[in-house]
Amino acid sequence: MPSDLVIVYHRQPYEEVEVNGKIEYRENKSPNGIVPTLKSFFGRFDKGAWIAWKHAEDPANPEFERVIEIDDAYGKYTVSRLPLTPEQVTSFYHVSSKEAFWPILHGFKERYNYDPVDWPTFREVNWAFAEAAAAEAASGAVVWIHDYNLWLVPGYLRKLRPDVKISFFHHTPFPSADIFNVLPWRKEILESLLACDVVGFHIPRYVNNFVSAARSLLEVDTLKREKVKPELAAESSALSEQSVVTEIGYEDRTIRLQASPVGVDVSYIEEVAAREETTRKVEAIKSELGEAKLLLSVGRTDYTKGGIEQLESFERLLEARPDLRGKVRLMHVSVAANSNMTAYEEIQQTLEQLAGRINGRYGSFEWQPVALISRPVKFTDLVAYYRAADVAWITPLADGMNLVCKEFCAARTDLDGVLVLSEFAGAAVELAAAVPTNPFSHKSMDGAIQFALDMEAEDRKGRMKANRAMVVKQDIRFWAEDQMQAFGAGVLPALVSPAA
Ligand code: GDG
Repeated sequence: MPSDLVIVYHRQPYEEVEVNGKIEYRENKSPNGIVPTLKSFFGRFDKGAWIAWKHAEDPANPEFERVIEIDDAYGKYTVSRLPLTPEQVTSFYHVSSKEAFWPILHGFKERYNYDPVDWPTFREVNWAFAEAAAAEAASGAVVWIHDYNLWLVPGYLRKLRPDVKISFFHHTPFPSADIFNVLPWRKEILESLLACDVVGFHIPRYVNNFVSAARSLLEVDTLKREKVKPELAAESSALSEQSVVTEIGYEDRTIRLQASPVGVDVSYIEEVAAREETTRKVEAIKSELGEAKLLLSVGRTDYTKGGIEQLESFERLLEARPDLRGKVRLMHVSVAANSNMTAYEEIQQTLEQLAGRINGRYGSFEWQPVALISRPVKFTDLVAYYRAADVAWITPLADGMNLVCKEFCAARTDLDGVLVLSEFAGAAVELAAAVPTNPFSHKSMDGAIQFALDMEAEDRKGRMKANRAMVVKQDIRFWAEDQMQAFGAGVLPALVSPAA
């Protein structure tokens, strides 16, 4: 049976678990993240489909287990898994996506690695995704494609299935033409995106950047421009925009552009925060800390996340403020998502060196200033650390949105804790009451963390109240509704909670 909603996302929507020699498909253990939210959309349509890739088990026979049926808490849907050979995975994912597109999207021209990109393989893999989506989509279905590694899918799909509605959401920043046009395939990518009905980004800046890139190469007309909604217009943010383009025309088509920030599952996080076991864990963390304040940083190991800049600032803090020695601890959770990639291994090594140096210079038998955690922490434990932290220190150099800062605010139903947030995280345009910091400036980094540590209780409460109000309002369900409206699907039944 053809599907009314086809989600095209590189990751599979479940985990494969072997039980007594048989493969079973289970929901991803981590309740955070975007996958459960995307699955919850299936509850609104008669039939859903998901297109992802998997490592080919037998590269000589790549059709192995291509389409499977899933029946989980979200309903029934099929999952098409495109088996990629090891060479395709390296080329499509590790090289084209991570070494060429990722640095450009985040504005790191100097890290861009052009030479190894094998464009025919990138096209081939995107074509396979488009074909699989075309095979599953009912007449007039919504096909919802996620992220830059599938940039060419809309163009191919439009040719295969002119009848479907195509929507594309970018989870990363989108750079201005000056940076985007470093990519030699810029025109092909933009033409593909212009085959969509809707192109979505987190914030107005990325929308306007996309328009600047499109206009630099193609005859694109701005059809509609609107004032930015107040909830996306924090004045102090380096990413603020006053107005945003909401509709463009290209050839005979109208493309709707959307600034829609992804939120977090506030009700689930609040429920975890209220659990007795969480309270016990928070008490244990606090008793371990004694008098010391906890600074918390959580993110993937990636040069965009500003981990190095943060540890350097922490070292300067301990140097400049002898009164804080023994009185603060930094828990820096930095988990590698992409193993075996030189750029990420280098960052990991630098983080380890810096943490070792700080602990060696300032630590004692009783007090270790930095706890560098490289292994994933259970999400429920993470919520306990959010609750126990005096400061969440989130310092990306560039970040599409950043969900960690929102999770921190969601967990702080006690209205305490200070959020120090980089001006270059998309979330900064929403969270106007955070302490802003510029990770490119020592003065700003060092000033912000000291300001946060010295902040009075009343100020902390006022800021957390304002930030929480924003996080609660613009949660994951708000984003889901926004997306639905963009599809033109009208009023739909309530979402199935990922926590159910
Ligand atoms: C991309 C964009 C955009 C982290 N460590 C652990 C752990 N996490 C979880 C956090 C959070 C998620 O991972 C990270 O979300 P971010 O938004 O910070 O970052 P990206 O992975 O870079 O995601 C980003 C996002 O897409 C959504 O559109 O915001 O800008 O780059 O949920 O909690 N979770 C657990 N253990 C860990 O150690 N369980």
